[in-house]
Amino acid sequence: MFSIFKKFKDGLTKTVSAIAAKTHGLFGGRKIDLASLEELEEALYTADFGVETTTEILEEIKTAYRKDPALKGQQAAVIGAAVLRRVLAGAEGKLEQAASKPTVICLIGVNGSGKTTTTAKLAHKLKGEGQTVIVAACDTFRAAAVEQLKSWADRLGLEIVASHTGADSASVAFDAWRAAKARSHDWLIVDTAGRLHTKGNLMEELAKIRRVLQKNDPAAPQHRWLVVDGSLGANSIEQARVFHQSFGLTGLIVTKLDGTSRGGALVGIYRQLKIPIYFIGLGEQPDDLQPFSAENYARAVFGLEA
Ligand SMILES: Nc1nc2c(ncn2[C@@H]2O[C@H](COP(=O)(O)OP(=O)(O)OP(=O)(O)O)[C@@H](O)[C@H]2O)c(=O)[nH]1
Ligand SMILES: [Mg+2]
Repeated sequence: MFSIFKKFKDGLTKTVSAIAAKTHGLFGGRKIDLASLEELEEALYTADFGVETTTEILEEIKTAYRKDPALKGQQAAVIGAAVLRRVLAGAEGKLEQAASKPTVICLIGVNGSGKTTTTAKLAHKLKGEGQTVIVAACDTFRAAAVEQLKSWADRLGLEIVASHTGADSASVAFDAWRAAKARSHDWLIVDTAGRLHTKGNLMEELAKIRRVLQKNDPAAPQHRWLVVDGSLGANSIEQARVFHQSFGLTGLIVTKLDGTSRGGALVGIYRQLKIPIYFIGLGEQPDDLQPFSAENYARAVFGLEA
């Protein structure tokens, strides 16, 4: 538990130092005052927590402050973390296997959001837990995309089904499903090409991948996750809505939270979409994919201990 918390804290360093610096550095063990509350408010906005969440946090701290003018920074941090935990109730996706093998996870999203890296990290994680996994290189669009996933597969010893650039991505998905079935594997993770949600023909390609998988198993792909670049902040919300309309999202993965001081956007994204967050990306290494924990996130942001 402690080391997972530490991963959150270290991974979220930039956001943590923006917020926790306010509740700890600024207030410290000292009592808080109106000026420090204003600075906290500004820090929450800057970290992209959004109006609603920032207002709620400030209101609750102010109420406590009115009752007890000797309120300390540490106590304000506890209140802030409690608000985050409450706002994120229901936000933790719990990965479940389907009744029949393989369970298919399809990763979709705009260009560069982290789909391929996440495919590799997730396969590595499941494999490490003793599960059997195949990854499918269904980005047949971008030159070198197949090679990128193949090189991850080599490095991590993953089983992969791939074709060539320009091949029909739905056929690769179909073949990969058959291979996973024949080997009686637990999971099939489908990496797809990056696409703008505004491009109808590319969105249609996703629908085709889904239809073709359904020929094998009407329930597939059981998990349809949007991979969102966490550093892009609230911009992802509209994008996610469109992907949701055309593909029926069942989950989110928020990546690159290590590289941003705007890690609060995750809260706004969840508040708006109410789609559970399964994992967050906290770096580029295979182990930097962590199951999302509202508790760890809330405590880390406010600089509290595990
Ligand atoms: N720091 C950091 N970098 C990440 C994370 N996830 C992915 N990246 C980096 O983001 C870049 C893009 O990642 P990809 O996995 O290739 O993204 P993609 O969505 O597959 O991109 P396209 O296939 O081109 O749409 C790479 O340099 C990754 O190393 C993360 O959690 N943290
Ligand atoms: Mg990719």
